[in-house]
Amino acid sequence: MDDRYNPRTAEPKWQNIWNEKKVFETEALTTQKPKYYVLEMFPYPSGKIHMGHVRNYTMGDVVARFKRAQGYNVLHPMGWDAFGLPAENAAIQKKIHPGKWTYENIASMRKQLQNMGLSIDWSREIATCDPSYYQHQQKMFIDFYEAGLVTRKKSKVNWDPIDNTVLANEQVIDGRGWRSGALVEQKELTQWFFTISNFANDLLDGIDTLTRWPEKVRTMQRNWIGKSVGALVEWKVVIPTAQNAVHEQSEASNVFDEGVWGGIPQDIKVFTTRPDTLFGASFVAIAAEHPISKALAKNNVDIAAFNNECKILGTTAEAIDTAEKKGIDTGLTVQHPFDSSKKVPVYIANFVLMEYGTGAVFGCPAHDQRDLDFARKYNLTVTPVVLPKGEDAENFTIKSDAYTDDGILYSSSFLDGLSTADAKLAAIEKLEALNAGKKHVTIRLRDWGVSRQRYWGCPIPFVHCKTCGVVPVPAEQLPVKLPEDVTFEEPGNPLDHHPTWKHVPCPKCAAPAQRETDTMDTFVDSSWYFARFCDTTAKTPTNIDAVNHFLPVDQYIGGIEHAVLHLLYSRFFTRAMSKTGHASIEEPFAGLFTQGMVVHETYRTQNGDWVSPDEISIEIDGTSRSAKRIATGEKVEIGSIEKMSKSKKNTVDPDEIIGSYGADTARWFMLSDSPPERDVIWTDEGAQGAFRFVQRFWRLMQGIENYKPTSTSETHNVLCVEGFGAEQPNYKILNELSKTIHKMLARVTAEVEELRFNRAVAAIYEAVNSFQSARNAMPKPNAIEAAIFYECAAILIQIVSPMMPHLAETCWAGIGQTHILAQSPWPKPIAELLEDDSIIMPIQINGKRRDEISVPKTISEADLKTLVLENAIVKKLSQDNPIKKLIIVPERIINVVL
Ligand code: ANZ
Ligand code: ZN
Repeated sequence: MDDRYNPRTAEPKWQNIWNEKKVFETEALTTQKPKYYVLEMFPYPSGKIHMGHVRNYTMGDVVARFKRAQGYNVLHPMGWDAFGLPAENAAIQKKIHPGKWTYENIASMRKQLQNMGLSIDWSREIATCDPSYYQHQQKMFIDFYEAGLVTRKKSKVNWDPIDNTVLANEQVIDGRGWRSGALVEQKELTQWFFTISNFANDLLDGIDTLTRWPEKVRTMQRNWIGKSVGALVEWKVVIPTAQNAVHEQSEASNVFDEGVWGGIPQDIKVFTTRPDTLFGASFVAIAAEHPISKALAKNNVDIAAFNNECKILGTTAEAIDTAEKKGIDTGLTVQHPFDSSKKVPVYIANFVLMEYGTGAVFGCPAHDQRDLDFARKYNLTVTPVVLPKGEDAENFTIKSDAYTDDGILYSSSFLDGLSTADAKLAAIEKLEALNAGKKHVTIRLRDWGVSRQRYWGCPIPFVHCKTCGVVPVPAEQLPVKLPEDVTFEEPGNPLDHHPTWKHVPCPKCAAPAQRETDTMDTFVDSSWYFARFCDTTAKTPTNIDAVNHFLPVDQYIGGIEHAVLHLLYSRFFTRAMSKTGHASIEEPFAGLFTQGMVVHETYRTQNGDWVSPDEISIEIDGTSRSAKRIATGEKVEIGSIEKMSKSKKNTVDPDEIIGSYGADTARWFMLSDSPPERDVIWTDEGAQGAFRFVQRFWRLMQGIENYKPTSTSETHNVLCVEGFGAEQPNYKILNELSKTIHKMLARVTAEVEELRFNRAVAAIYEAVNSFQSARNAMPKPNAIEAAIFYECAAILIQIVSPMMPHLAETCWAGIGQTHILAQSPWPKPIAELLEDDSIIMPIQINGKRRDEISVPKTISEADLKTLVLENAIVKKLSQDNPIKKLIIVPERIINVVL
């Protein structure tokens, strides 16, 4: 007999057996079993898996194994999100074809995942870069186009003027092209779009049905879609005269010559969610890219310079939020829609986005922080019009904080006395009556631009013909395959400068025409892979029966970084697929879980260089820890705990962990320390602790095979072994053990069901401790006692099996079981064993509850009476009034009548 469990031999052995027996292949649709679809977000084949993958895939695997044992037909597939820029960068840097690089990475990562012992149906593996996958995506793209779900329109791209190419956002570094170093320009190009904005309301409403999603993610999706209810308000531009045209900071006089005036419209439309605050308006601000700003810039160098400055800042919401709020007075004034005598200045401001609403706002400094900061900076008036509850109008003032909550309107003419909500309605009604505005809903969500001018992506299956226009590639000519012979020496899109690829006859008129050379955003690839997994052999994009059977995914698991785009695009795509006959569901993911990150300590030398964990050794002296570099002996500073990243060198290689401790140890540790939604700190001590537990568990199971009962009865616990009762000397120990094990079984079942893996692990530790104590107390059990031990051992092995499947199979076979554990049903706890032995009984004295006592359930009435009479409170109260009656309702209540 070995005295140690050796994962290095056990793990591959079981992986081979599972594989040969096809244990994890999903059964056909005709199976009687209910389905369960568990999916982890598929990886990008970067070359190696990292610890984040280990955590993610372990969690999914526990669910898959657990559900399989519970009798579900589990679909647990794996694939590769295999298109994307890194493969092209590798092609440039390492002179290796993106396809070769990708498939080599897939091969090594597949091996790594297999070494983890994941219960995946590998027969369904897909790679999105494979024509067998993307041909279907092309077909759907054409179907979407024909259904009006895809359009073409002009949009801005990052343009590198030296390389003459479009750049992805990641290729713009500090405003410059990554390769040429040129200042990047914005250029308008005709691009392909999915019309996701038409689905905004539907996607919004759908969020309410996603009750098994984290609230945080639902909120993020709602915010991203960004539905705002408010009003459009028109502010009439005051025709400038010599007097009122002159504002301090601008050279307004020459702005309003005939030519420029022609470019200025008669009014400025703003979008607001707070029409109730209109009487507090003190300025109107427009975006630098607003047509008025552009017109004014032609004749005013200051305005032109300011507009340029805004352009460099960029127009992303983040850039604008963090930048200092700045503006420039245009010299224009506009007239208040409710009071023509009131006029406010028009500024161009860097915080107004051209892409949102109308590209213009009115500012109400008292009730908007941004407006207040702006007003203080440019000395604009601050007029509060919303009174907070409990304040009085005389004394209420705004200092450095705007009051943004609801209240009662004042200083607001016909709105005075109304609540914020009522004032909004009243203001809109008035605007409509005056023809100065109307109710308006703005949605932040934009159409999804999918054109990428790159090689390593799914070709957009269209041809441009001079006569026929944009023509879809006929279905029988799909896939439009990427050419193999491409070069990356020249800048720009290799598909575009390939000598022959794009030259094809028009599918309609046969005249010489050109293929579309844009490829699709890789988010498209990941927007439907979960549907393809339902049947990877289908000749059509999806097998609709399989899709309707398996979808929605019951449990989707992945990182919070995909909380917005990937999930939103997948939700849109599923709807679009249903509109074009490729599915008939709306929501792809019924349950979503977002796991925390894997974090690790950081280490730095005196020079500030990062040092990786395997280069150092840690010394512990009492409570203080110090580190030094193994190779040089130099002292290394122990830094903060951070997300594992290559740049800080605080990564741990899963291969090394699995190589030295085995996959089960890695899996166990990943699950044990932290709640799964929180970050987990990877420490070597923790991994060693997990490894010791693996060994201890294995040792505990040694010899149990000799306890195997010969009778055919399935379970042998204290309740059902005949002739084994309280009179037996070891009854108490075994009774307690049986109860503990069954309670833990119930607990682990409930915790895994709710994905609270760390709590399941804690319950297993407790159960193992109890088992060990009982075994120590009873080294030589008789046959009946042994049978009880055996049952407890079997349950323990089964409940660790989703987490540590190799160890569990080894022990399972070790105790003489002949079936594969991964195919065995989940054990069921025995209800009687879950019950507590003692109960709490309240003591009522003259109808009033005075105390309670804990008594054995089986206590006799006589014993109970004695206990009650000895109770301190009963004694005290009955000192002067003797007890008249003692009524006992068994297992319920004790009534004392004085
Ligand atoms: C006046 C006002 C008064 C506003 C007040 C707020 C508070 P959400 O909720 O995100 O839709 N806004 C409108 N268009 C804008 C643009 N293109 N760029 C920057 N800001 C813009 O925000 C709507 C509010 O954001 C609008 O309501 C407007 O400011 C501003 F006490 O109008 B508000
Ligand atoms: Zn044609």
